[in-house]
Amino acid sequence: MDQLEDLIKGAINGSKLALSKLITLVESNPEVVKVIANFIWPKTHKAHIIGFTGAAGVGKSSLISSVVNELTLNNYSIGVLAVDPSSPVSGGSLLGDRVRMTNIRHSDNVFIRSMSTTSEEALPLKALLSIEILDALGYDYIIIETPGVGQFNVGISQFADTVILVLMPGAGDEIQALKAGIMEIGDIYVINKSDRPDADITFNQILFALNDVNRNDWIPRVLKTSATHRIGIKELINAINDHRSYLITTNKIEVKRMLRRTMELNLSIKYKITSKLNETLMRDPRVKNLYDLLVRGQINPLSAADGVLELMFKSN
Ligand SMILES: Nc1nc2c(ncn2[C@@H]2O[C@H](COP(=O)(O)OP(=O)(O)OP(=O)(O)O)[C@@H](O)[C@H]2O)c(=O)[nH]1
Ligand SMILES: [Mg+2]
Repeated sequence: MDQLEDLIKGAINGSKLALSKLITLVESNPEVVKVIANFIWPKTHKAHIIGFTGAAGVGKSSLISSVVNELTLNNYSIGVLAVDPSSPVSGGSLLGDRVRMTNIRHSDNVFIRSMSTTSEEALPLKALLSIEILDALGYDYIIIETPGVGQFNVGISQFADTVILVLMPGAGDEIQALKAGIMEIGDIYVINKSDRPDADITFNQILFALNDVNRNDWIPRVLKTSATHRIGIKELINAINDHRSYLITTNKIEVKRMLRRTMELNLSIKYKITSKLNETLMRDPRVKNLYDLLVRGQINPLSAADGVLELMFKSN
Protein backbone atom coordinates (compact mmCIF):
# COMPACT_ATOMS: atom_id res chain seq x y z
CA MET A 1 0.00 0.00 0.00
CA ASP A 2 3.05 2.24 0.38
CA GLN A 3 3.24 2.12 -3.36
CA LEU A 4 -0.14 3.80 -3.67
CA GLU A 5 0.81 6.66 -1.41
CA ASP A 6 4.03 7.11 -3.36
CA LEU A 7 2.09 7.21 -6.59
CA ILE A 8 -0.38 9.81 -5.38
CA LYS A 9 2.49 11.90 -4.01
CA GLY A 10 4.27 11.54 -7.34
CA ALA A 11 1.11 12.59 -9.14
CA ILE A 12 0.72 15.60 -6.85
CA ASN A 13 4.29 16.57 -7.75
CA GLY A 14 3.31 16.51 -11.41
CA SER A 15 4.50 13.07 -12.50
CA LYS A 16 2.22 11.84 -15.27
CA LEU A 17 3.81 8.42 -15.09
CA ALA A 18 2.80 8.16 -11.42
CA LEU A 19 -0.70 9.36 -12.27
CA SER A 20 -0.97 6.85 -15.07
CA LYS A 21 0.15 4.00 -12.84
CA LEU A 22 -2.25 5.12 -10.15
CA ILE A 23 -5.19 5.03 -12.56
CA THR A 24 -4.11 1.59 -13.74
CA LEU A 25 -4.25 0.36 -10.15
CA VAL A 26 -7.68 1.89 -9.65
CA GLU A 27 -8.84 0.27 -12.89
CA SER A 28 -7.76 -3.17 -11.80
CA ASN A 29 -9.12 -2.79 -8.28
CA PRO A 30 -11.33 0.18 -7.38
CA GLU A 31 -11.00 -0.75 -3.69
CA VAL A 32 -7.54 0.84 -3.62
CA VAL A 33 -9.05 4.32 -3.52
CA LYS A 34 -9.85 3.70 0.14
CA VAL A 35 -6.14 3.94 0.89
CA ILE A 36 -5.74 7.28 -0.83
CA ALA A 37 -9.20 8.65 -0.03
CA ASN A 38 -7.74 11.34 2.20
CA PHE A 39 -5.84 12.73 -0.73
CA ILE A 40 -8.86 12.75 -2.95
CA TRP A 41 -12.21 13.53 -1.38
CA PRO A 42 -11.50 16.39 1.01
CA LYS A 43 -9.99 18.54 -1.75
CA THR A 44 -11.69 21.70 -2.91
CA HIS A 45 -13.05 20.64 -6.21
CA LYS A 46 -12.63 23.20 -8.88
CA ALA A 47 -12.40 21.24 -12.09
CA HIS A 48 -15.08 21.78 -14.67
CA ILE A 49 -16.19 18.44 -16.05
CA ILE A 50 -17.21 18.39 -19.69
CA GLY A 51 -18.79 15.41 -21.41
CA PHE A 52 -18.63 15.05 -25.19
CA THR A 53 -21.03 12.53 -26.61
CA GLY A 54 -22.39 11.69 -30.03
CA ALA A 55 -22.55 8.97 -32.66
CA ALA A 56 -19.43 7.22 -33.96
CA GLY A 57 -17.25 9.29 -36.24
CA VAL A 58 -18.91 12.69 -35.77
CA GLY A 59 -15.58 14.11 -34.68
CA LYS A 60 -15.66 14.02 -30.87
CA SER A 61 -11.96 13.20 -30.49
CA SER A 62 -10.94 15.73 -33.13
CA LEU A 63 -13.04 18.39 -31.47
CA ILE A 64 -11.63 17.59 -28.03
CA SER A 65 -8.09 17.88 -29.45
CA SER A 66 -8.86 21.34 -30.83
CA VAL A 67 -10.49 22.46 -27.58
CA VAL A 68 -7.54 21.16 -25.54
CA ASN A 69 -5.03 22.91 -27.79
CA GLU A 70 -6.90 26.17 -27.44
CA LEU A 71 -7.20 25.86 -23.65
CA THR A 72 -3.51 25.11 -23.20
CA LEU A 73 -2.69 28.39 -24.97
CA ASN A 74 -4.20 30.02 -21.90
CA ASN A 75 -2.22 27.79 -19.56
CA TYR A 76 -5.13 25.75 -18.36
CA SER A 77 -4.49 22.19 -17.27
CA ILE A 78 -6.70 19.54 -18.81
CA GLY A 79 -7.33 15.88 -18.15
CA VAL A 80 -8.95 13.89 -20.94
CA LEU A 81 -10.62 10.52 -20.45
CA ALA A 82 -11.83 8.71 -23.54
CA VAL A 83 -14.17 5.89 -22.68
CA ASP A 84 -14.41 3.32 -25.42
CA PRO A 85 -16.75 0.36 -25.13
CA SER A 86 -15.68 -1.20 -28.37
CA SER A 87 -12.25 -2.41 -27.36
CA PRO A 88 -12.67 -4.68 -24.36
CA VAL A 89 -9.13 -6.03 -24.66
CA SER A 90 -7.12 -2.90 -24.09
CA GLY A 91 -8.26 -2.07 -20.55
CA GLY A 92 -5.83 0.41 -19.06
CA SER A 93 -3.90 0.90 -22.24
CA LEU A 94 -2.80 4.30 -23.35
CA LEU A 95 -4.34 5.79 -26.44
CA GLY A 96 -6.17 3.22 -28.50
CA ASP A 97 -6.53 3.45 -32.24
CA ARG A 98 -10.02 4.79 -32.04
CA VAL A 99 -8.95 7.70 -29.92
CA ARG A 100 -7.66 10.04 -32.55
CA MET A 101 -6.18 12.71 -30.35
CA THR A 102 -2.70 12.45 -31.70
CA ASN A 103 -2.83 16.05 -32.84
CA ILE A 104 -2.98 17.35 -29.29
CA ARG A 105 0.00 19.59 -28.80
CA HIS A 106 2.43 18.15 -26.30
CA SER A 107 2.05 19.98 -23.04
CA ASP A 108 2.87 19.35 -19.41
CA ASN A 109 -0.60 20.61 -18.68
CA VAL A 110 -2.41 17.83 -20.50
CA PHE A 111 -3.06 14.30 -19.33
CA ILE A 112 -4.82 11.90 -21.71
CA ARG A 113 -6.09 8.49 -20.91
CA SER A 114 -8.29 6.08 -22.77
CA MET A 115 -10.32 3.57 -20.91
CA SER A 116 -12.15 0.60 -22.26
CA THR A 117 -15.41 -0.52 -20.80
CA THR A 118 -17.71 -3.39 -21.43
CA SER A 119 -20.33 -2.03 -19.12
CA GLU A 120 -23.59 -0.60 -20.32
CA GLU A 121 -23.38 2.18 -17.79
CA ALA A 122 -22.98 5.75 -18.94
CA LEU A 123 -19.61 5.69 -17.26
CA PRO A 124 -17.84 2.86 -15.44
CA LEU A 125 -16.85 3.28 -11.79
CA LYS A 126 -13.15 3.37 -12.68
CA ALA A 127 -13.75 6.39 -14.90
CA LEU A 128 -15.66 8.25 -12.20
CA LEU A 129 -12.89 7.54 -9.71
CA SER A 130 -10.34 8.76 -12.25
CA ILE A 131 -12.32 11.99 -12.61
CA GLU A 132 -12.11 12.45 -8.84
CA ILE A 133 -8.36 11.85 -8.87
CA LEU A 134 -7.81 14.36 -11.67
CA ASP A 135 -10.03 16.84 -9.87
CA ALA A 136 -8.12 16.42 -6.61
CA LEU A 137 -4.87 16.99 -8.50
CA GLY A 138 -6.14 20.40 -9.50
CA TYR A 139 -6.87 20.04 -13.20
CA ASP A 140 -8.88 22.99 -14.47
CA TYR A 141 -10.92 21.05 -17.00
CA ILE A 142 -11.67 17.37 -17.21
CA ILE A 143 -13.00 16.25 -20.56
CA ILE A 144 -14.74 12.92 -21.03
CA GLU A 145 -15.45 11.38 -24.42
CA THR A 146 -18.25 8.86 -24.33
CA PRO A 147 -19.79 7.28 -27.38
CA GLY A 148 -23.48 7.65 -28.00
CA VAL A 149 -24.06 4.22 -29.42
CA GLY A 150 -27.43 3.97 -31.11
CA GLN A 151 -29.31 5.87 -28.53
CA PHE A 152 -27.47 8.84 -27.12
CA ASN A 153 -25.80 8.47 -23.83
CA VAL A 154 -28.44 9.94 -21.56
CA GLY A 155 -26.61 9.18 -18.30
CA ILE A 156 -23.90 11.65 -19.24
CA SER A 157 -25.75 14.53 -17.56
CA GLN A 158 -25.34 12.74 -14.25
CA PHE A 159 -21.59 13.12 -14.17
CA ALA A 160 -20.71 16.00 -16.49
CA ASP A 161 -21.18 19.62 -15.50
CA THR A 162 -21.53 20.57 -19.14
CA VAL A 163 -22.84 18.12 -21.74
CA ILE A 164 -21.83 18.67 -25.34
CA LEU A 165 -23.77 16.74 -27.93
CA VAL A 166 -21.84 16.45 -31.15
CA LEU A 167 -23.66 15.93 -34.43
CA MET A 168 -22.67 16.30 -38.04
CA PRO A 169 -24.37 17.55 -41.19
CA GLY A 170 -27.05 15.17 -42.33
CA ALA A 171 -27.98 14.11 -38.82
CA GLY A 172 -31.54 15.34 -39.33
CA ASP A 173 -33.16 11.91 -39.46
CA GLU A 174 -31.29 10.88 -36.40
CA ILE A 175 -32.58 13.92 -34.57
CA GLN A 176 -36.15 13.11 -35.55
CA ALA A 177 -35.79 9.53 -34.38
CA LEU A 178 -34.13 10.35 -31.09
CA LYS A 179 -35.72 13.69 -30.39
CA ALA A 180 -37.04 12.89 -26.96
CA GLY A 181 -33.71 11.46 -25.81
CA ILE A 182 -31.25 13.98 -27.14
CA MET A 183 -33.03 17.27 -26.94
CA GLU A 184 -33.11 17.12 -23.17
CA ILE A 185 -29.55 16.25 -22.38
CA GLY A 186 -27.32 18.69 -24.23
CA ASP A 187 -26.22 21.99 -22.74
CA ILE A 188 -24.44 22.74 -25.99
CA TYR A 189 -25.22 21.25 -29.40
CA VAL A 190 -22.39 21.21 -31.87
CA ILE A 191 -22.71 20.54 -35.56
CA ASN A 192 -19.17 19.52 -36.35
CA LYS A 193 -17.81 19.04 -39.89
CA SER A 194 -19.53 22.29 -40.80
CA ASP A 195 -17.02 22.55 -43.63
CA ARG A 196 -19.33 20.06 -45.34
CA PRO A 197 -22.52 20.95 -47.19
CA ASP A 198 -25.83 20.86 -45.36
CA ALA A 199 -24.43 22.08 -42.04
CA ASP A 200 -26.97 24.92 -42.02
CA ILE A 201 -29.87 22.56 -42.62
CA THR A 202 -28.86 20.45 -39.64
CA PHE A 203 -28.25 23.60 -37.59
CA ASN A 204 -31.81 24.78 -38.25
CA GLN A 205 -33.26 21.35 -37.60
CA ILE A 206 -31.68 21.34 -34.17
CA LEU A 207 -32.88 24.83 -33.37
CA PHE A 208 -36.35 23.77 -34.43
CA ALA A 209 -36.28 20.57 -32.38
CA LEU A 210 -35.11 22.49 -29.32
CA ASN A 211 -38.09 24.81 -29.63
CA ASP A 212 -40.38 22.06 -28.48
CA VAL A 213 -38.40 21.35 -25.37
CA ASN A 214 -39.19 23.08 -22.16
CA ARG A 215 -36.05 23.94 -20.29
CA ASN A 216 -35.75 26.05 -17.25
CA ASP A 217 -33.19 28.84 -17.21
CA TRP A 218 -30.36 27.65 -19.45
CA ILE A 219 -31.14 27.90 -23.12
CA PRO A 220 -29.01 25.33 -24.93
CA ARG A 221 -26.48 26.78 -27.33
CA VAL A 222 -26.24 25.54 -30.88
CA LEU A 223 -22.91 25.99 -32.64
CA LYS A 224 -21.20 25.02 -35.85
CA THR A 225 -17.61 23.86 -35.75
CA SER A 226 -15.03 22.29 -37.94
CA ALA A 227 -12.47 20.48 -35.82
CA THR A 228 -10.17 19.83 -38.74
CA HIS A 229 -10.32 23.42 -40.00
CA ARG A 230 -10.25 24.84 -36.47
CA ILE A 231 -13.42 26.83 -36.95
CA GLY A 232 -15.74 27.67 -34.07
CA ILE A 233 -13.45 26.35 -31.35
CA LYS A 234 -13.17 29.63 -29.43
CA GLU A 235 -16.94 30.02 -29.62
CA LEU A 236 -17.34 26.52 -28.21
CA ILE A 237 -15.03 27.31 -25.31
CA ASN A 238 -16.94 30.55 -24.66
CA ALA A 239 -20.19 28.59 -24.57
CA ILE A 240 -18.66 26.08 -22.13
CA ASN A 241 -17.49 28.90 -19.87
CA ASP A 242 -20.89 30.62 -20.07
CA HIS A 243 -22.57 27.40 -19.01
CA ARG A 244 -20.10 27.04 -16.20
CA SER A 245 -20.85 30.58 -14.96
CA TYR A 246 -24.55 29.80 -15.17
CA LEU A 247 -24.08 26.68 -13.01
CA ILE A 248 -22.06 28.60 -10.47
CA THR A 249 -24.35 31.63 -10.17
CA THR A 250 -27.45 29.43 -9.81
CA ASN A 251 -25.60 27.04 -7.49
CA LYS A 252 -26.58 24.19 -9.79
CA ILE A 253 -22.94 23.17 -9.78
CA GLU A 254 -23.62 21.71 -6.33
CA VAL A 255 -26.53 19.68 -7.69
CA LYS A 256 -24.19 18.32 -10.37
CA ARG A 257 -21.65 17.35 -7.74
CA MET A 258 -24.34 15.63 -5.73
CA LEU A 259 -25.50 13.67 -8.78
CA ARG A 260 -21.93 12.60 -9.50
CA ARG A 261 -21.36 11.49 -5.92
CA THR A 262 -24.64 9.59 -5.95
CA MET A 263 -23.58 7.86 -9.13
CA GLU A 264 -20.25 6.96 -7.49
CA LEU A 265 -22.04 5.36 -4.59
CA ASN A 266 -24.53 3.52 -6.79
CA LEU A 267 -21.75 2.14 -8.97
CA SER A 268 -19.68 1.19 -5.91
CA ILE A 269 -22.62 -0.74 -4.51
CA LYS A 270 -23.10 -2.53 -7.83
CA TYR A 271 -19.40 -3.27 -8.03
CA LYS A 272 -19.35 -4.76 -4.55
CA ILE A 273 -22.46 -6.85 -5.10
CA THR A 274 -21.05 -8.20 -8.36
CA SER A 275 -17.69 -9.00 -6.75
CA LYS A 276 -19.35 -10.69 -3.84
CA LEU A 277 -21.64 -12.60 -6.15
CA ASN A 278 -18.72 -13.82 -8.22
CA GLU A 279 -16.92 -15.00 -5.10
CA THR A 280 -20.00 -16.79 -3.86
CA LEU A 281 -20.59 -18.34 -7.24
CA MET A 282 -17.08 -19.64 -7.43
CA ARG A 283 -17.00 -21.07 -3.96
CA ASP A 284 -20.41 -22.47 -3.27
CA PRO A 285 -21.49 -25.90 -4.58
CA ARG A 286 -25.10 -25.00 -3.80
CA VAL A 287 -24.93 -22.36 -6.53
CA LYS A 288 -23.69 -24.94 -8.99
CA ASN A 289 -26.61 -27.07 -7.96
CA LEU A 290 -29.01 -24.22 -8.79
CA TYR A 291 -27.43 -23.94 -12.24
CA ASP A 292 -27.80 -27.69 -12.75
CA LEU A 293 -31.47 -27.54 -11.77
CA LEU A 294 -31.98 -24.63 -14.13
CA VAL A 295 -30.32 -26.40 -17.04
CA ARG A 296 -32.50 -29.47 -16.44
CA GLY A 297 -35.58 -27.26 -16.45
CA GLN A 298 -36.41 -28.07 -12.83
CA ILE A 299 -36.27 -24.48 -11.67
CA ASN A 300 -37.00 -21.18 -13.40
CA PRO A 301 -34.23 -18.57 -13.71
CA LEU A 302 -35.85 -16.06 -11.38
CA SER A 303 -36.32 -18.54 -8.57
CA ALA A 304 -32.77 -19.76 -9.10
CA ALA A 305 -31.58 -16.16 -8.81
CA ASP A 306 -33.53 -15.81 -5.54
CA GLY A 307 -31.65 -18.85 -4.32
CA VAL A 308 -28.29 -17.34 -5.28
CA LEU A 309 -29.07 -14.04 -3.58
CA GLU A 310 -30.17 -15.80 -0.44
CA LEU A 311 -26.87 -17.66 -0.29
CA MET A 312 -24.94 -14.51 -1.05
CA PHE A 313 -26.40 -12.47 1.78
CA LYS A 314 -26.37 -15.35 4.25
CA SER A 315 -22.73 -16.11 3.58
CA ASN A 316 -21.66 -12.86 5.17
N1 LIG B 1 -14.41 17.26 -42.85
C1 LIG B 1 -14.24 17.13 -41.53
N2 LIG B 1 -13.83 15.96 -41.01
C2 LIG B 1 -13.69 15.87 -39.69
C3 LIG B 1 -13.96 16.96 -38.81
N3 LIG B 1 -13.75 16.55 -37.53
C4 LIG B 1 -13.36 15.27 -37.61
N4 LIG B 1 -13.32 14.84 -38.88
C5 LIG B 1 -12.93 13.51 -39.38
O1 LIG B 1 -13.92 12.56 -39.00
C6 LIG B 1 -13.31 11.31 -38.67
C7 LIG B 1 -13.74 10.89 -37.29
O2 LIG B 1 -13.23 11.80 -36.36
P1 LIG B 1 -13.06 11.45 -34.81
O3 LIG B 1 -12.61 12.69 -34.14
O4 LIG B 1 -12.25 10.23 -34.61
O5 LIG B 1 -14.57 11.13 -34.44
P2 LIG B 1 -15.16 10.48 -33.08
O6 LIG B 1 -16.53 11.01 -32.93
O7 LIG B 1 -14.22 10.69 -31.97
O8 LIG B 1 -15.19 8.96 -33.49
P3 LIG B 1 -15.38 7.68 -32.52
O9 LIG B 1 -14.57 7.92 -31.27
O10 LIG B 1 -14.89 6.55 -33.34
O11 LIG B 1 -16.86 7.61 -32.24
C8 LIG B 1 -11.81 11.52 -38.81
O12 LIG B 1 -11.41 11.06 -40.06
C9 LIG B 1 -11.65 13.03 -38.72
O13 LIG B 1 -10.51 13.51 -39.41
C10 LIG B 1 -14.38 18.20 -39.39
O14 LIG B 1 -14.64 19.19 -38.71
N5 LIG B 1 -14.51 18.21 -40.75
MG1 LIG C 1 -13.28 9.29 -30.66
